[in-house]
Amino acid sequence: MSRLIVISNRVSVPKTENASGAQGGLAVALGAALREHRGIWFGWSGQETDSFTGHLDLQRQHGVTTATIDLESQDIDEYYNGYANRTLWPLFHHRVDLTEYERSFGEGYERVNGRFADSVAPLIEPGDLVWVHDYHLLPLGKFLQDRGIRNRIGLFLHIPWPPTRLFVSLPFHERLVEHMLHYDVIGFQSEEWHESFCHYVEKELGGRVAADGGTIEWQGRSIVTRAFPIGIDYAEFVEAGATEVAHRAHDRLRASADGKKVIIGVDRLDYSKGLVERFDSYHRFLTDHPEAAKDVVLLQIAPPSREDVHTYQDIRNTLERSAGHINGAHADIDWVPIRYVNQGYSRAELAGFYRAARVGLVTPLRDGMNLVAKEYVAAQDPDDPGVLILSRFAGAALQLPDALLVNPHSSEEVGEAIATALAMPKEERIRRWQGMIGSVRDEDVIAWRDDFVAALSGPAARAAA
Ligand code: GDG
Repeated sequence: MSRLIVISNRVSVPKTENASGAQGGLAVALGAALREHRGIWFGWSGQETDSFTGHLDLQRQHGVTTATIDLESQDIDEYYNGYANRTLWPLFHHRVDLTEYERSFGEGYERVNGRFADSVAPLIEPGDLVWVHDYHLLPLGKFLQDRGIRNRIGLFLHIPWPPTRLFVSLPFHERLVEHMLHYDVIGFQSEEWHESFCHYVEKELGGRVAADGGTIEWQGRSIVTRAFPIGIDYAEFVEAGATEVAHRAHDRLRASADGKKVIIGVDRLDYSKGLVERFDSYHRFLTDHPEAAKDVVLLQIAPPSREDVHTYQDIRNTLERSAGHINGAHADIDWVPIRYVNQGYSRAELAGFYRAARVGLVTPLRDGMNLVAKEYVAAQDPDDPGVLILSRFAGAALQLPDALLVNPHSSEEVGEAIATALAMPKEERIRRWQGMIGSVRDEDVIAWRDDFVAALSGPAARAAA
C-alpha cells in the first residue's frame, strides 16, 4: 500500500481512533487513512512567527505523523485572510459583491503555496500518493512538480466551482487554472461544480474534455476530473448519538421547548450559509402562520468563524439585529421565537439536538456539499423522524432529493416549506427519511476517501492490486 501525504491549510488529527469529541468527520476519515497508509499530514500550524524559517514541526499524534510550519503575519493576511477568504471564498460562493481583488493577496497566495511546497517536498518519497485539499492550495501540485516531485498528486475541492462567467472576473484566472492542470486527479463535490470546471477549461483554455466527460487533455497532459461527493462519518456519528451526553442534550432541548416543535439550524457563522435570509424566512412564516407560530421555536447554533475578516464581523452584527428584531416583534412573556446561540457544542450534543428537532433547516445560498444536512438525517428516530428542509443550491441536494428542496432566496417559499414540514403527517416523514438514509449511510466519508485514493492510485496501480 502506498504511503499517503495529506496536505491541507490546517492539520487536525482526531484525539482517539473513535473520536466523538468536537472533531469533524473529515479529520476522523483522513486520520484513519493516514494510520492505515502510515502517512503524513502536512499544513500550517495556525501559529504566527516573526519571520518565516521553514522549520518543520514533526509530531506523532494518535498514530498519525503531522508536520506543520508557522507562517508570518504578512503570509496570514495575504494568503489566508486575503486571497483564500476575501477573494476565492466569496467568488466561488457567487458573492462577487464581496470579492476583493488585491494584487498583494494573489502574490501572498503564491508565495505561501511555494513555502508549503518547499517545506513538504523533502518529506515525499517515490511512490507516495499526495492528496491536496481545498481552495487554499490550488496551485500546490504545480509548485511541487517545479521542485522535482514526480509522484501522483490529487486535489479535492471542498467548495463549489463557479460558472465560467463569474470565474473570469478573477484577475489572472487562466494562471490559476493552468496551475491546477498539473494535478493527476481533481475531485469536486458535485457534478454541477465539475461541469463548470470542464466548461471553463474548454472555453477559456482550449483544453479538450474526453467523451467520458471527465478526462481533460491539455498541453500533452491528461487529468482525471470527477465528482466525489463527500459524506459524514456515519458510524462515528451514530455512535456519538447513542452516548449519555447525546441523550442528555436531547432531553434538555425537549424539556426547554416545553412541548413546542423545534426547528434547528447549525452553521458556521458565514454569509454563504444564508442565515440572514433564513431569519427573514422564519419571520415570514411567523407572520403568515400566526396559529402555528406559537407552537414553534427556532434554535440557531452559529459558532463564529474567520473573525479577522470584516465581512464576517458584518454578518454577525446583521444577524444579532435580525434576531433581536424578530424576537421583539413576536415574543411573548413565555415564548421567544428564535434562540440564537454563538457557541459551539460537541458532536454528541449536536446529535442529541438534531434528534430533538422536528425540522432541520439547512438553507445555504451556495454550498459545496453541506454535512449538516446529512448529520440531521443520520440523527433521526426512524419511527418518528423530522423533516429536512434543504437549499437546492447545496451540493447535498443532488443526493437528498427527498428533502423539501427550497430556493433560500425566497422567504415566501422557505416560510411555506416550514409550515408544510411542521404539518407533515408521520407516514410522509418516514417515507422521505427512508429515501435519504441509504445514501447518508452508504455514501459516507470512508467510501469517499477510498474512492478518491483509488482514483489517485491510477489505473496501473488498481490493475496490479
Ligand atoms: C466545507 C464546505 C463541505 C458546526 N457547528 C458545530 C459543529 N459544526 C460542524 C457540523 C459539520 C461541520 O461543522 C460543517 O460542515 P459543512 O459541510 O456544513 O460546512 P463547511 O464548514 O463550510 O465545510 C462544505 C465541507 O467543507 C466538507 O467537504 O460540506 O460545503 O463549505 O460537521 O456539524 N461541530 C461541533 N460543534 C458545533 O457547534 N462539534
